[in-house]
Amino acid sequence: MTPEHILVETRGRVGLITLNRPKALNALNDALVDEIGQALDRFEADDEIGAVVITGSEKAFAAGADIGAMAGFSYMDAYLGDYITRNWERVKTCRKPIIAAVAGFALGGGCEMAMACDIIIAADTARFGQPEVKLGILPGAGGTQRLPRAVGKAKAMDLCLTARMMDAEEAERAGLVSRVVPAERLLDEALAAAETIAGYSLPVIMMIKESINRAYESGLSEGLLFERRQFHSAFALEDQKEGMAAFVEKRPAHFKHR
Ligand code: CO8
Repeated sequence: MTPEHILVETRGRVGLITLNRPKALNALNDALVDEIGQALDRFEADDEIGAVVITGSEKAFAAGADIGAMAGFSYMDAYLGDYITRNWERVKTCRKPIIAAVAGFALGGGCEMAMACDIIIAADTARFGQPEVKLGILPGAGGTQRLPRAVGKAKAMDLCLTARMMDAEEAERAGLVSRVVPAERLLDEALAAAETIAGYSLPVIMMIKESINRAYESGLSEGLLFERRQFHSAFALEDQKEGMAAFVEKRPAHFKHR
């Protein structure tokens, strides 16, 4: 079925998802988040895809959850319907890396969607925030959890409690964003980074993603042990033989399991 709220394409070995509700600044609703989940299912099953980029428009990555859709909710609507969040973790559970390429507003659920991705590359126009407090609600899809892990308690409290926005430069300084690029270069830079990732050994890429995520879910000793075991298991891969042989022979590596 053709998705209604996103565009889905492939560029080389990269799956590209573009949020496409321009009139509502890409506000997130159930259908849109479900469509992202379906696109990720497809990319994950496709051996020709090694990484994914999620992007929005020049004006907005996403300006949050759809306020109009939520405005009349009762507690039971929110609780039983599990609005937006029923498929939210699909971004997290995708085993292939996902880059969020963010220009313009990434607010509320939009900021949370970007944070659920593995890397955020920001245009110099990007603005991040958790303004839910202005609506009489609080962040509901990771804003109070992923933001402090990314930028520390002080800045997370500041953003969530005051609703102020953080520009791209501040977001990079704070550690939320991996790089800031000129707006007109955003998609090219994100696709190039994704293509680089997609050129490496996919099982190794997955192990790296799993290991880094483990750093957020466990204590240091547990995380180090997990990493060590993954490291040991890499020696079972043909791609390890190829990677090291290529280095010794001073030639580019040709990974079999891309
Ligand atoms: N939902 C629905 N429509 C929106 C949203 C939104 N979040 N944001 C913008 N729009 C719409 C506007 O209503 C407007 O539509 P129309 O032209 O029909 O009036 C259109 O997009 C353009 O917006 P503006 O005219 O307001 O554009 P401006 O450039 O003047 O302002 C802003 C841009 C600053 C981004 C402004 O639109 C804004 O403040 N938007 C709301 C931001 C916000 O509060 N986001 C948080 C939403 S709540 C949330 O995300 C909770 C997530 C929890 C997820 C888990 C659920 C359980």
